[in-house]
Amino acid sequence: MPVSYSTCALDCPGACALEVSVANGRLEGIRGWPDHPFTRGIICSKVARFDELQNGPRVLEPLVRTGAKGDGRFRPACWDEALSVTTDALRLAIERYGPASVLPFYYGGTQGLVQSRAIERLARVMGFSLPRRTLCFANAKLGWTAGVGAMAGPDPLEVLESDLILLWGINAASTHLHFWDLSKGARKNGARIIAIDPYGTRTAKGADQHIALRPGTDGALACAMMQVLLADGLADRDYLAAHSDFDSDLEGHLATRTPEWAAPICAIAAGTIRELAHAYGRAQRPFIRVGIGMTRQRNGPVNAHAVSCLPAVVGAWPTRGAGALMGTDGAFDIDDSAVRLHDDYPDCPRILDMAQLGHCLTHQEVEPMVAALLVFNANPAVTCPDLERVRKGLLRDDLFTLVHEIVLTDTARFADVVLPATTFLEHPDLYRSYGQCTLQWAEPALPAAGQARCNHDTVNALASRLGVAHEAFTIDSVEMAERVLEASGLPGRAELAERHWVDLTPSEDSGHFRDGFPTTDGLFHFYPSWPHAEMPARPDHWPVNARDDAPADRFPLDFITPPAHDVLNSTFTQTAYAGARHEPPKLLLNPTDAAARGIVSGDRVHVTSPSGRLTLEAEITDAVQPGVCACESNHRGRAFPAGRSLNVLVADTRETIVPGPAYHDTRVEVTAARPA
Ligand SMILES: Nc1nc2c(c(=O)[nH]1)N[C@H]1C(S)=C(S)[C@@H](COP(=O)(O)OP(=O)(O)OC[C@H]3O[C@@H](n4cnc5c(=O)[nH]c(N)nc54)[C@H](O)[C@@H]3O)O[C@H]1N2
Ligand SMILES: Nc1nc2c(c(=O)[nH]1)N[C@H]1C(S)=C(S)[C@@H](COP(=O)(O)OP(=O)(O)OC[C@H]3O[C@@H](n4cnc5c(=O)[nH]c(N)nc54)[C@H](O)[C@@H]3O)O[C@H]1N2
Ligand code: SF4
Ligand SMILES: [Mo]
Repeated sequence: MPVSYSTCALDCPGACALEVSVANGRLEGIRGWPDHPFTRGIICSKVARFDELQNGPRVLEPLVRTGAKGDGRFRPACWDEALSVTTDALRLAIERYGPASVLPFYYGGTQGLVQSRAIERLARVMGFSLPRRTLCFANAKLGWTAGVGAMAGPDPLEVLESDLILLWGINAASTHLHFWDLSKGARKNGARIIAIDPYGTRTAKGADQHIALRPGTDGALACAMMQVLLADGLADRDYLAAHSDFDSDLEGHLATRTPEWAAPICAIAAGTIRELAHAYGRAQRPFIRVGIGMTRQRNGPVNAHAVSCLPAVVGAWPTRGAGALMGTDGAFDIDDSAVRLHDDYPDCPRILDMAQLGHCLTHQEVEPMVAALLVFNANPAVTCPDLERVRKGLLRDDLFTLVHEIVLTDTARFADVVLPATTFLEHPDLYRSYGQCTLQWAEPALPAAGQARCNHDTVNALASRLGVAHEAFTIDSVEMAERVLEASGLPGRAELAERHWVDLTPSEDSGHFRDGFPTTDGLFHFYPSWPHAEMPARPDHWPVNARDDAPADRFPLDFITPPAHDVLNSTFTQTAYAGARHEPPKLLLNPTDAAARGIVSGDRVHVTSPSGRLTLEAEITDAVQPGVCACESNHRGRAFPAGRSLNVLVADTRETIVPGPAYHDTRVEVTAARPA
């Protein structure tokens, strides 16, 4: 059976190297590539079942809407007609309201460098609006770079040598399988694994200890740990003096942040905090893997920054097998201007925040109004916050929506035109990663299914119809990859096709910031330069969570929406397997909170937040602590009785000072849904 090399394009830190077997032009199986240094032959169960999507409910031909908006009724069309309908609508929008009235919306469907941002090329040449890319890691980046200076840190493979691993706000067993596997490898060598997460995830269950803090209180926990480390002689004062801006004012401030101060904020016993600090301070090679999940809070960046201070306090940054990591993005110094044309067209008439899509589509102040929406690699009708407003916007009769998709997603059901997209197995691309440090090149393992086209070719076809003369729209994906590699000073495509990947892991000295941090002065910053004066000047608990605002009598419970194990964001939710495992969606409720409301497992319950209301099925479990409830997210709307998905409950970023959505920072009330 022919076997080819590929790379998983899904929005996951693994970016796994894949061994794809094909028989009679059909996908037979996918395994992890055995020799890849990070994949090491392992892949997740989702992608091992990728044939369910590849050979499953695909959009195989262009579709043009026949029913009312959102009905999901279409007729098949040829590419020629679908492109004409689209470019006629774009011309009309431009004529009436100007090019800035067209908004492309592209996000995480594929991580490929050539395909994922292909539409940006057309947007820049045409003068369309661009989306601010806030949907996932805006808070994480702000918080991490505040102290460290860049999304960088030690080689994740070094965790094998650590003796204490803190998995802090990351559900690695589900969301970063390889780091979980490496952590378990370290445990065989004697390491302890501690999970810090409000919810009893697979990771928390598999760890040696689970510290279940209240959501949004990591800043308090980290400060209290720092107080103990400083007071109990576990701080490395030489390191602090030489490599950070730590000073006596800060020491005075932290002296007041005792475990007794943090205990009621975090809902953890002061003794537990003290023990955690001692374990951390006494470890020889403590490694903290910080998740993006813990930053999906109104105070998320401040909390991430506070955690990044810990290795500075104990002087763990320079030690092999120790330090902290939130992402490996900094390893990739890639010039992708050929794909995005941002060097040639640096000015963009307007940037609209993608996490405020509903507002952008519905609010009169947004001028010019968004008259056309071009959706690539994203499913905003599920994944964006403030979903009710997103739906209202997508229902507008005067909005033209194009969706380029693999499957008929919730967003595609609102489209005027749906164009069929290739899967990552059907197009070539270059891949970096946010969890490991190899750059990979993957050629198609399969021919395009039906009439599917890749993003790059679809954008070229739109440009040609619109009469755009720029030569960047005349080359194919392979040539585009070639240009990116050349501009970045990397090996050429032919060499990469042989080698499959290049290892861009930073040197050990650089990964441990031994010669200085990538900050303006080379020091680790305990005092961040935040973009907003309201943000605390020093590591602290910043009490701006939903619970600090929403009336406690009406919305008494914290509500979090961590990703589910068997799906990736909303990808795979259309498969039969995911449907059987995850539908109807469950609201996880602690026995105490359930008893107080007369709710038992299996009951239908209404969940009401200040933003909206949904009906779910209750599952009573100790996995959530009292006062916190959870629903593993991004189900399709059809999984819920009202046809609307989870983010109906989640407010958008207009309610936060920080740039990213607070998916895990919602206050709700839960009531039994009994017939009247
Ligand atoms: N199976 C699977 N894997 C995925 C994804 C998926 O949907 N499914 N999504 C992918 C994507 S796009 C991303 S960005 C990554 C995200 O992966 P992670 O970085 O792991 O982020 P999340 O899963 O959002 O949240 C991680 C954990 O943070 C916890 N948490 C919530 N609030 C807080 C808090 O205030 N403090 C602390 N300490 N913990 C908190 C949640 O309970 C959750 O268990 O995963 C990727 N991998
Ligand atoms: N409540 C809640 N909401 C969340 C989160 C959460 O934890 N809780 N997590 C957030 C996070 S971390 C993220 S990253 C966002 C993700 O938000 P999205 O980027 O909207 O993620 P997906 O739901 O995976 O949608 C990607 C779509 O791209 C399609 N696709 C895949 N490959 C291609 C391709 O090559 N071309 C085209 N045209 N399409 C393709 C897939 O079929 C899929 O429908 O969601 C966020 N939303
Ligand atoms: S989703 Fe993540 S773990 Fe699964 S194959 Fe893709 S990169 Fe690897
Ligand atoms: Mo994400």
